Amino acid sequence: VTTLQETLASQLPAKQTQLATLKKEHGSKVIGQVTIDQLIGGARGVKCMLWETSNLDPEEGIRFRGLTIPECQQVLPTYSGKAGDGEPLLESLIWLLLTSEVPTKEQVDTLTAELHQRASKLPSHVIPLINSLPKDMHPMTQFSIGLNAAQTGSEFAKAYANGVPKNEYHKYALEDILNVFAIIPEIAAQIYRNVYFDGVVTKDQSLDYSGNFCRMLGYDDPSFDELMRLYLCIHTDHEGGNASAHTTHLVGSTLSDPYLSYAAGLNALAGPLHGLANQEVLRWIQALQAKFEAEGKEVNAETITEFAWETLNAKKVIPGYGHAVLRKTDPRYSCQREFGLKHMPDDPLFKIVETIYSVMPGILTEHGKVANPYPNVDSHSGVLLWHYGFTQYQYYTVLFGVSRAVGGLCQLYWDRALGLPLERPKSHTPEWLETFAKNN
Ligand code: NMX
Ligand code: MLT
Repeated sequence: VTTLQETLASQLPAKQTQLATLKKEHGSKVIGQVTIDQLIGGARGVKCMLWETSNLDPEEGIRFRGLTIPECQQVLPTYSGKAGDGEPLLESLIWLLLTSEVPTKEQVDTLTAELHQRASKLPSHVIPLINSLPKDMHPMTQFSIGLNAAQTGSEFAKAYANGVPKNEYHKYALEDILNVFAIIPEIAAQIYRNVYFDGVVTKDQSLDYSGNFCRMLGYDDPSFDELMRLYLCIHTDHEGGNASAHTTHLVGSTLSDPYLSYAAGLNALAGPLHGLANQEVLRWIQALQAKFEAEGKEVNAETITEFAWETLNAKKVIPGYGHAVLRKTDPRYSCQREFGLKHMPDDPLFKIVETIYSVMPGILTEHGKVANPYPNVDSHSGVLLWHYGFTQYQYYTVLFGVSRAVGGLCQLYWDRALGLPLERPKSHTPEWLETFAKNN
């Protein structure tokens, strides 16, 4: 079996040549321009990042190394071993994103074993540190603290301090990246078990990455394992410009090690306009249910519409709707909906989400402000978790964070392997812009 490390080593020279040739032969070609609107407006649509692992089309949604989500579900190895029979294993997504190759089940199994073995690299002070944190500290804050604390294990930081030459950075980056993948389920599970239960984390390394993570969280249900596989796969990557991936890439460009880089990415993910939206969706639905229960009314298309307008008129956002790039229903929403239709079509909360979906695009279109009135990934994820009794919605973004490590850090491997430089865009003062505008 060809290992992940051997596969990457064999790809490296050609990838380096590809980039060098692009720079040499086409380096001066113009691929876009930047307007004052874009400069003020969060750089929407500005083409200024290289991203290997995935690409986002506004209409079609995400492709992981060229594959759509349904294509990944067809070709990537699953727990049963047969592609197409169940959800892809997260390990197969890691392999695909790192190497751009669809792995065999054997290759995936070697990666599962390697990650289980690397789980022992969690430094011994991390769990006691997490255990000492206040239970009412947000789980994302705890997650970020846990990963930062684990940075003492960074091989990259040690190698840098020992003066390793820059053409070898990627080897140490890869060590750290695989170690981060291996240790974060335990950090995440410890937080969950501490905040909501008895603090006991039980592993089962006879399972895959996601299955073992479910046991550590305290869930033992094959159907929930499948949901977790789907969940972890679809949240991995969303091209480079999203705030968590971009932050990881930016911080990594300073040669901060992968632990510190992704901990920074987690802090970006913790914002309500980004990953925290998945908890906000549940909060919104609960507030809606509480209001109409108190008024003795049913939750239906009419009352949802009333509540949506109240939210909009109070100048708040409808969580789980809209997107900076997408202009259609997020395929990550659609595949979760498919999962719901298959596993829980009669679940009351699933039905509410269906009803919200039937009215919200019309409401947001009538509101007239949003560029995209359709649901994103966060609109659906919590409801599926809730069905299995995973009702602690303040924790939901941590699951997103376990998954997003994969996209952010697989790209960070290539950032170092391709020798990408410090990221440092140019800013301008309002006065400079006014002067420029007057003269142009
Ligand atoms: N509800 C109400 N208003 C909205 C919504 C929404 N769901 N989405 C956008 N708008 C508003 C937005 O606040 C802005 O208002 P203003 O001009 O007053 O500043 C206006 O519509 C235009 O914004 P867009 O260009 O449509 O969206 P933008 O690219 O700026 O932001 C999001 C994208 C995702 C931040 C935005 O749609 C949003 O706040 N959605 C709700 C939060 C959410 O679901 N975030 C999760 C995104 C996915 N993820 O996991 O990260
Ligand atoms: C993501 O998955 O990062 C979100 O959909 C946000 C984005 O892509 O901008």
